[in-house]
Amino acid sequence: MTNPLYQSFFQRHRDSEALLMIREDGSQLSYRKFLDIAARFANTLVTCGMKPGDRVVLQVPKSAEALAVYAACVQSGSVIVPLNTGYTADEVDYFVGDAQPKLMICDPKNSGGLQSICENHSVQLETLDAVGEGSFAELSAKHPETFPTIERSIDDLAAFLYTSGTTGRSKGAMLTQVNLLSNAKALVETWRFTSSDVLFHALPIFHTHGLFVASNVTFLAGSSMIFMSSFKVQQAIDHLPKSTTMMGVPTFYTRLLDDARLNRDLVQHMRLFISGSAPLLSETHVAFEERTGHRILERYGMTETNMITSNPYDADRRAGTVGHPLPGVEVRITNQDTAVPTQNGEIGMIEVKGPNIFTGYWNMPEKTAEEFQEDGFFITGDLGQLDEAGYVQIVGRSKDLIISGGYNIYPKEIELLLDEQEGVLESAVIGVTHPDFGEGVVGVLVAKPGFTLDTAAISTAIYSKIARFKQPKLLFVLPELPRNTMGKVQKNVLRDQYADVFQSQE
Ligand code: MCA
Ligand code: AMP
Repeated sequence: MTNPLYQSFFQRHRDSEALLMIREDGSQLSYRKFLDIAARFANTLVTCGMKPGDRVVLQVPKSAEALAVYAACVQSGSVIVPLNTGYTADEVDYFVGDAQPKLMICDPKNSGGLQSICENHSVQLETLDAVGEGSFAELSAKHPETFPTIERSIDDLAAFLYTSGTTGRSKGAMLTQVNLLSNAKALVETWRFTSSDVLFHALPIFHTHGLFVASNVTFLAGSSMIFMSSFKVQQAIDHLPKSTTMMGVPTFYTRLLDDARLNRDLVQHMRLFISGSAPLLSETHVAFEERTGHRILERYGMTETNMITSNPYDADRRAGTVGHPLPGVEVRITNQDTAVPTQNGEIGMIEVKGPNIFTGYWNMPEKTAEEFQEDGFFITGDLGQLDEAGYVQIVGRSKDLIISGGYNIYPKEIELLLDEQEGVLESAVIGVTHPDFGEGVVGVLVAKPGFTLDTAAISTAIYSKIARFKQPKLLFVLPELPRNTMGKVQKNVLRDQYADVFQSQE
């Protein structure tokens, strides 16, 4: 039997009584018990008709059992498609239609709204709640705690993660076993994870950061997690003294710094703080070191590529940079117009190649082709430069993307929705500095002749259409949008105009 991902992450711990996680309620779960649950779930997936390569869509609250669904998928060869719990039924309809799963597992709270969607797509719907109960868990109760692991090769698919695009439609990034395994190995090595580590895990597990970076590293190193349903400062204050590492988006760090209880004593047991998914401001890096004595290690990645670069563990962790390429990963900076690699620290497109890179977008071969150079380098859409010591610095994005609290929001998707609203002639959606989320979403509207726009009514109208975190936190009306001579909307002008709107709300 070979199934490299199952063997590396799970099989090694199959009979281990070592601690995998402490849950939010304080209960402990060993590797063995976790893998018992996963084996029951793997049996359940098979009885639901899942065959290797079939997809299961998972939109459930974070729990040990939700993570066990991931392990069950690896063991049974199913492809997991985790979805942000904030997505509305309209959004889920698209993902289910696109991924064509056999099974969807959702929060029981949402099953009423999702039933007809699943019926329309001929998808079986089961449930799993925040404490791991629901119809899926009930189905699994009658199954044994053993499952004959399905043979899979290193190039077989393990997951689809949906990522939005500048054109509006989300794309399912297909990730193989080798993508996940090679990256977990590189991270364990770079960040020196061992079985003695205890990770404070407060990230969601439907994105790369919480599911692959945090959990896969734990599984591979055989370490433990303090597994919280979401990030709350009080819980961090309570648990950091018992942890050795934390991974977070910059908002975690700014929120911690806002609390006077964050000090050297609180984190004296910690060996490593890691930040990613969004730019960490240099001032946050400096303030955190001043307060705690720890230099945050910043790293950089993407859904399509897993992690690309990391600041070094031993050498200088440079604020404002994302460090060096990970072992086995190649990074180059190319001229945006000519695609020729740049010299001497010039700014250009960050391109990346390695075993960590996804195999393509599900059912979108043309889109996939557009994102790769002929020699196999993936075009990230991030603009960067290399300093004299080989540190990568991200200086901007060529893609129109907002990153708010670590979540990606593509303005086009929101603009299309705003443009549909009654009386709206056109709209522009921008990200401006937000004290908590890094960037906050602002919508700028232009009315059709003869209409007066009611921004509160428009906010209400889009409420159930898209996830709450994507919705503009502020809407403004202008007589017209600023345009350049080519007729292109000048978002930089709007960003300058509304630069302080969130600051002034504080
Ligand atoms: C919540 N809200 C947000 C966000 N989160 N608004 C904008 N951006 C957000 N990120 C809104 C809610 O809709 C709600 O609005 C209000 O804020 C409070 O919601 P609540 O659930 O209480 O928020 P929270 O628990 O405080 O969450 C904030 C958070 C969370 C802790 C920053 O968003 C989070 O855990 N972010 C991590 C995202 C992440 O894991 N990204 C990795 C992607 P209202 O009250 O008006 O309804 S993977 C990736 O990017 C790559 C691969 C990489 O490199 O890692
Ligand atoms: P996603 O589509 O969720 O995978 O988000 C990937 C994007 O997040 C990257 O293309 C970057 O623009 C951004 N990103 C991730 N890590 C960092 C970081 N450390 N600094 C700046 N941007 C980052």
